[in-house]
Amino acid sequence: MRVITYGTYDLFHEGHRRLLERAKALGDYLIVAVTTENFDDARGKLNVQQPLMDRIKNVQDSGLADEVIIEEYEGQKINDIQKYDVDIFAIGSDWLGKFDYLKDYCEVVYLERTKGISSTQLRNEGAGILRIGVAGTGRIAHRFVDEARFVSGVDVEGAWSRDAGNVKDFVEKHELDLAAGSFDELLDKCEAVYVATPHATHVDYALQAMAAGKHVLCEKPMALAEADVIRLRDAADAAGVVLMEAIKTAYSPGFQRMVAVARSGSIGDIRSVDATFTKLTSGDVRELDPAQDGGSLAELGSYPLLAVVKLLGEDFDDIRTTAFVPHGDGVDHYARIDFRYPHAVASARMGLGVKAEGDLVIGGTKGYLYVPAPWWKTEYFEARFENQSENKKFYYKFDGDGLRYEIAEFGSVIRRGERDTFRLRLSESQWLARVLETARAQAHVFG
Ligand code: C2G
Repeated sequence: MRVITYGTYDLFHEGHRRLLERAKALGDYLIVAVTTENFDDARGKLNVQQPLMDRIKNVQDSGLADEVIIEEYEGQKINDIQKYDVDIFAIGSDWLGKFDYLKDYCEVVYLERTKGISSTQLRNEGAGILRIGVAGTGRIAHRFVDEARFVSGVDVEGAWSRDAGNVKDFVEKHELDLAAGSFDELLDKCEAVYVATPHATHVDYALQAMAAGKHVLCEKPMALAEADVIRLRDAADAAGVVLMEAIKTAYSPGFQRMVAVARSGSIGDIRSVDATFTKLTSGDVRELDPAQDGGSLAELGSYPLLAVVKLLGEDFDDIRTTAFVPHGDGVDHYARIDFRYPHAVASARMGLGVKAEGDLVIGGTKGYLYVPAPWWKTEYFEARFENQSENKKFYYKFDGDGLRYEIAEFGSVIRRGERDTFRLRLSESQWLARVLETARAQAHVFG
């Protein structure tokens, strides 16, 4: 029986070895296909640390492969199975169901993925795998774990939330090692935490984590008051850890390039920024619950405000907010924040339970950039001019849910021993909290 399996095999670890052992045991000849850099890039796998030759060597050194080949294009598996006369295709259970299409060609076996692979011998500073614990088990936490699988060098170790039942389900669904019984237990088993708990609890959990010397990736909004972000910054400085706000757009390649194009003078001096983000409610009462910091500003404001601060900077002269706050409701369903900068104006609009065109338009003295909805998942934008023949189109990749970009950046900053990233500085997170705090007061949210 001839068996084939595929993988990146970056920073070869116990999970890889155990997978190969069991794949080998399914037959008598094991072919291992190692992905090329190009193919990893095409399938949206980020932060692969080792070059192809080193990753091939990892597999060869395991002594488990009878033959090593390389995987370099979409659809290659079907061809390989026929070309190498393969009987069994084996892959880890994190891919469950994804390769069922190969059943037309051979037997498909999903082998249980190894939980908690980051054994102590892999924890050599800077080179090992970053173990992340997830605090909170809501929708975004699920997406986080799915996306983290596309980032090399990080491993989601376990989860914790106040509801033990949710933790159990979450950990089972994602095949994680640890269902933590307390936040402290989660901290104990990880080098970093992703804080995805309700807004009002971000600050306390982040402070607790940093006090324990853990790096923190904090869901947006990091805080709704500037003073809180200052406390968090001070705590990160004192502990010497990385603190980052999880606004996926900031870390995505297309958005960064768009900001760079806008700020490089291609449309002249920027005079206006108009950014809109609206979303219908997903049925979660928390979203519009004043007691849980709901509302369009708190829930969605981070996105359009990110565009404003990245394009015009932190130094505005004046800010004015208009909001639709239904009587007796106490929470904003739609809000518009108008900024006056020394040389430009901006408007950030957000609606929750309201749908409007979610585009981003940047007006300049020579032309403008048009970024169609969903501009926060930037894949495409245009530079447009009075003379249309000068118009230019720009295309980028935005893989999956996009959370992988923030996870990859979080891992890279830690690995490089840095504290901050230009993609979203802590001073900008502080600015976001200041603006949200001011806007919510101007909108008379919460009386
Ligand atoms: N694996 C595992 N346990 C882990 C980590 C990985 O069993 N804790 C398995 C994966 O399921 C996969 C193999 O080890 O079968 C290689 O993992 P990666 O190098 O992460 O490769 P992957 O991104 O899963 O690529 O075309 C490529 C394939 O789709 C698999």
